[in-house]
Amino acid sequence: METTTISSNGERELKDEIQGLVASFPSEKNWDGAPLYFYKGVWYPVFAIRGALSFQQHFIAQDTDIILASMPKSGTTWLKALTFSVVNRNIYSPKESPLLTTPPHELVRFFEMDLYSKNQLPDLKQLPSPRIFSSHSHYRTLPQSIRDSGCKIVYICRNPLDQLVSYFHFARKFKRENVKPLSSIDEGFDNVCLGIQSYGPFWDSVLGYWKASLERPDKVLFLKYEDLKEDITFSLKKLAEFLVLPFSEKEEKEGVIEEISKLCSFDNLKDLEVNRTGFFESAGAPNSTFFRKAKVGDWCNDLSPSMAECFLKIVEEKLAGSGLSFKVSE
Ligand code: PAP
Repeated sequence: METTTISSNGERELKDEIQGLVASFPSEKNWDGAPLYFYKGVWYPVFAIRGALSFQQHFIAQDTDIILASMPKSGTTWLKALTFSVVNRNIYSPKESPLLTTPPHELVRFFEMDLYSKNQLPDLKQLPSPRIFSSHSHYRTLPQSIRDSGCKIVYICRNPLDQLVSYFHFARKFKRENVKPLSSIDEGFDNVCLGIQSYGPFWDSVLGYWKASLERPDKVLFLKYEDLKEDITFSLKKLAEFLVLPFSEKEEKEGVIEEISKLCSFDNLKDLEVNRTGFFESAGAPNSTFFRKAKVGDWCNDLSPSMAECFLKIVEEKLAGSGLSFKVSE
């Protein structure tokens, strides 16, 4: 059993119970060489599994909550910055935005690897409304209270090839004691084709939110990274309308949308001191690793045409009949 720093006896028992449970889950190797654990149809990275279980069991949603959901490396950091700015635009002007001094991942925190992994029962009731959280969990694994409440869910997806390559580069930057990262993208590729990747299978994540967005469009908004790259103004308006915080004509005339898109742009965020330096403890990664190239179609530098074709074919078969498709090049 693990020694825990959590103070109350109740919480200590809870953590030990989860520890025992995790040891019984099927396990595979992630790109970084660390284990992935399979629980209820999802592959969780080792640093998120306990938090994911605790989140599923204990989170109580409020109707005003906003949940940002995604597969890793699909535009989460960008969506956090955009949503935070839209929601708080009457409190902070872009020149005074907390984004200038705080990484997006600290302004909008992850349930699984941050809030519920640091503390099995975090006190989230005191946070100002609307609370904005983020999750890499699949729709059907979200706590019932999220699915039953009136809270809003925004899901961002990215084409599977860029998502895969972005995650490969990210995971290989982790330095874990006594763990050797996989040596090349080829080494983990067979697993990815079986859906074995951090928070995979990819197709189950996207399909869950895609179907939910069709069934409950007022509650679940489905965005694509490539669409944001193509027309950020249109996407920002869509996001603000979905959150019932539409931009007024006056705001549009005053250039508020352009200001937010500029503030949250890759070029602006990546060059900020706070994102160039510093370390995101929850993911065990420097802040700078969340900003790499931000290109649509960059996968072609790492995947051979046959690997890309093979993986796309698998994803297309899994998504067949759903109406969901991806743009894989600019
Ligand atoms: P996370 O799930 O670990 O939080 P996430 O933010 O979803 O990661 O994905 C990181 C990707 O988004 C990186 O893509 P790349 O590896 O292909 O370069 C990163 O560069 C890109 N990214 C980060 N911030 C932005 C932004 N403001 N605009 C566009 N893309 C961004």
